[in-house]
Amino acid sequence: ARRDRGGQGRLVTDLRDEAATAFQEIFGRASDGLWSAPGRVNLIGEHTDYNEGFVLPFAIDRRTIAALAVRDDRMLRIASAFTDELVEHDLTQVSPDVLHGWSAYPFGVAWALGEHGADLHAVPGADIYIDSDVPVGAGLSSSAAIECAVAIALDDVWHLGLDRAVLARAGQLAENTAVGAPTGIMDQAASLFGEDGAAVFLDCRSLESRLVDLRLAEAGLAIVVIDTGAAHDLATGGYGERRASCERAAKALGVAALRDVRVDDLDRARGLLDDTTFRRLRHVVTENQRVLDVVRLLATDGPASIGELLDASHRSLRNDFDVSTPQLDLAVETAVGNGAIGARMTGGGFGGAAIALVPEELTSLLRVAIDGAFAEHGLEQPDIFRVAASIGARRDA
Ligand code: GAF
Repeated sequence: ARRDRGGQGRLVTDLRDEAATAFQEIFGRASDGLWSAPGRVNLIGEHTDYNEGFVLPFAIDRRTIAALAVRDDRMLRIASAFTDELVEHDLTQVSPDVLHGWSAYPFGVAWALGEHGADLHAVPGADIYIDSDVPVGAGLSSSAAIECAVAIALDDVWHLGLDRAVLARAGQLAENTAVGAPTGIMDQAASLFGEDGAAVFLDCRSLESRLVDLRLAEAGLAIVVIDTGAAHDLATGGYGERRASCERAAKALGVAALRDVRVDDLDRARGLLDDTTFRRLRHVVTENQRVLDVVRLLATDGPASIGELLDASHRSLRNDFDVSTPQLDLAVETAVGNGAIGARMTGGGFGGAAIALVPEELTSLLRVAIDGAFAEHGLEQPDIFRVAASIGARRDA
């Protein structure tokens, strides 16, 4: 399925002005403030989060803005740049059963904050307008960006004082329960903990996180996103099946989560699992190790040294976890064949985007090579753009 790629990387200031203006037009008054949260690229650590393992994503310079003004009743009314629809619910009546479509993300967050201690019978209602330049369905966490922008806005105006790990959990709960996508915690954590120039090294079991400097500029390197344009949807099919397969493997091996299996345990595990389940396990176990290796190498030898680990991650996702697509493989192969130091699919897979780590001076060449390769294969041109590691969710105005 092709999809409308959505946001085109508008300037954040434009996005803010447009959101404030649209809020005024729709609700007939000024907003009380603007909050925003970024999408993310995962540098490495794919399908490890729901196995309580390690991830290393970074927040990108594409954001979702929430303009909000509180009300003096209990109504929550939400409009967005995505549709003409204005959806409203009484806060005391919001529950996953009454939510559907795009508005399940923001309303789901309001409900999830209730599950995390907000008293939805006592807090004021709000009008919210949402706009975004995070491409939708590209595997760059446009959903987490919505969830986190709304979560920090409501946390603020409801004076909840929840810490960011709890806000991440609320975003995940909204996505799992209100939207019905059985995702892990990585995307919300990246969107909430990101900082300029750094990746977020997250232990998905303890939710302890540490920033890791990417040092891209000093190495003369850039990270380029190749958005294949093929829709990926985490609420249907493959993603949930992979997750279930990991849970079965953990059960068969008698561990709480695949995080507890080491590379050295793999030989023994092979005899206990069917071939497919074993390959799923091998991906998760080796990917966790690759995250630890990348974190170490970034500090010692810098980003130019992590290329082989990015490539190995892609091979493992393609051959063992089976979540790549021909388009993603083509993007990765072409990137590596045209000067990239390393490349891999990023996000859940089944479509979406790949990333390439590439010397700055080769980015234009890379673009031409990838466009050419896609044309040769009769595929629609991918959207290719640079991303910078950026600050996480915050109040903007
Ligand atoms: C999606 C999910 F939302 C994340 O939780 C994570 O599992 C990722 O796919 C795969 O690493 O982005």
